Parts: sequence; C-alpha cells; structure tokens
Amino acid sequence: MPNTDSILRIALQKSGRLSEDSFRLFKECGIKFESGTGKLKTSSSNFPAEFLFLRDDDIAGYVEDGVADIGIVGENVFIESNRKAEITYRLGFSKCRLSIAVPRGVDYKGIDDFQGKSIATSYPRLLGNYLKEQGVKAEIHEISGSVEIAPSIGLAEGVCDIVSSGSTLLSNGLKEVETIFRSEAVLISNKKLPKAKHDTLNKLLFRIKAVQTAQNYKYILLNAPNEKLQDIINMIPGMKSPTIVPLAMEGWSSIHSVLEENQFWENIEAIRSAGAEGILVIPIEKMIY
Ligand code: PRT
Ligand code: ZN
Repeated sequence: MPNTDSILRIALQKSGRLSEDSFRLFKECGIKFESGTGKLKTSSSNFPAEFLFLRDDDIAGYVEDGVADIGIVGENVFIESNRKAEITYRLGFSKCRLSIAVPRGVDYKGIDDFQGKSIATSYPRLLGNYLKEQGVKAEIHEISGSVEIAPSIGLAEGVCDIVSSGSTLLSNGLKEVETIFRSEAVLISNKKLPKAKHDTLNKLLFRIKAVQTAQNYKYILLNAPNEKLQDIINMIPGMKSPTIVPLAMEGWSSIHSVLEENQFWENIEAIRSAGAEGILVIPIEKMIY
C-alpha cells in the first residue's frame, strides 16, 4: 500500500465531453481504475491516486478548496469560475472556442456594433473582460443554457457561447462574428500541494508527457535497394541515424526509424519513387527521452 500522504485525489468529469478523453489518458498512462460503475469515488489499483467523479462546474472549486488535489476541466469553465488553482498542464483535447454570434441576416461591422446592445451568455466573466478590453459597453444577460435561442425570442441582440463545429449556431440561424477565447482541457492543481503529493503529481506528468510525445511520433519501417538507401535517408527530415538491417534478399535492406509523423507524410511520394517498398507506420505507445 502506498503511503497515504502521497495519494493524489483527482477530480474528473463524471460524464460529458471531457470524460472519455480524461479516462483514456489515465488508461494510456497505465493507471488503472474503475469508471462507469456509478460510484462517485474510486481508488487506483496500481498508482497512488483516488478519483472523484463530478460535474465539470464543481471541479475547480474542489481543487481550490483542497477536497481534490488536481482535476481536469475545460479552460473556459476554469477561467470563468475565477477559482484559485494552477494550470499545470495543457492536455490538448476537448478543444473549442468561446465566440460571439449574431442572427445571420444582421450586417455586422465590428464589436462596436454592440455598444448599448445586449448579449446572452453563460460566460459573463470572460465576456465582460473581453468587452472591457474592447471598450464596448453592452449589457450581459447571464443564462445557464440554450443560449443560442436568445436572439430569436428577443432576449438579446447577440450570444456568446462555446462553438466547436459551428453546427449549433448554423441550425439556430446565427453566424459567428468574434472569437473571444480558445479553450482546451487543462490539468489544474491545488496551489499548496504537500511535497508527497507533488511527487506523485510529477510521476503522473512524466507519464502524460511520455504518452503525448509518443502520439506525435511513429515507428517507420521500409525496405529499399542498397544503392538507394542514402537517397531515401536524405529525403526524410529528422531521420538522423536510422537502423539499417540487411534483408535476406540480396542487395536490399530495411530502414527503421522513429519520426514525427507529419515529416514522413510530407515526403512519402518522393520516398516511394526513390524505390522504397513495404512501408510500415507503427504507433508508439510511450516515448521517454
Ligand atoms: O454535466 P456537466 O456539468 O459535467 O457537463 P456540461 O454539460 O456542463 O459540459 P460538457 O460535457 O458539455 O462540456 C465540457 C467541456 O467540453 C466544456 O466546458 C468545454 O471546455 C468542452 N467543449 C468542447 C464543449 C464543446 N466542445 C461544445 N461543443 N462544450 C460545449 N459544447 C456545446 C456548446 O455549448 C454548444 O451548445 O456544444 C454546442 C456547440 O457545438 P457545435 O459543434 O455545434 O459548434
Ligand atoms: Zn457543467
């Protein structure tokens, strides 16, 4: 059993847009726990961690108060909450933007159009800061849901809401005119974590980084005639010292290397015309430098 002082209490969204990716992240980090059992709290069987499953709106407050040590939450919700906790790591999933939208038929010229008008939103703090920065005096109507219907029922001239694909705005006859904040899932931590818990957090971050680095890289294998080996190696940026293995077939070798996937695809046609065959691109689970 781990020393109880080092057990990290982790707050995750119980069910919603953050849950699946949050649960997957821990799984990929090799941290086992039961989810989806309806329990509100569970312990990991192989890592000093306890998990609390909550509404996303409650996570920042729990972390500020120290009921949870860390949590995963949308940056939009965290900033809006104004809770005091640290953003320790940006996770890159659940990306979205907070945007202002107006009815499609409106001839929008700029944010100054909102002087003396009103905007409905569930994000009064983020919107208020933005309007202040822009020097616009507009009324903010705070509503907790179905923001996008506000203009059609005469509640406000515009809305400020989360947008991902844009289809919700479209189907409500609205068009996006200003993006005021870009958000992604963030790992937040209590500001006064005791040393033992901090050490556990560092172990967790080490694993998260290893998983995320690995996702951008692939293990590449390809076969090539020996006289073309150097040409092919030169075509692949980042391939500094690949492993070259002779094949049973006379005059051919296999090249093995770890590459950033994008660099590889950019040159795939040239690599093939140079004579490469049997190309395999294999995912890497974890990568530790
Ligand atoms: O039940 P609980 O309170 O825990 O969850 P919730 O319903 O409050 O939040 P949830 O699960 O919907 O979202 C959690 C977090 O996911 C948000 O705080 C954002 O950081 C992030 N996220 C990413 C989104 C979206 N994409 C998103 N598309 N949150 C909400 N939406 C909604 C948006 O409000 C709008 O109604 O989806 C609609 C727009 O989507 P598009 O694709 O039509 O543009
Ligand atoms: Zn919520």
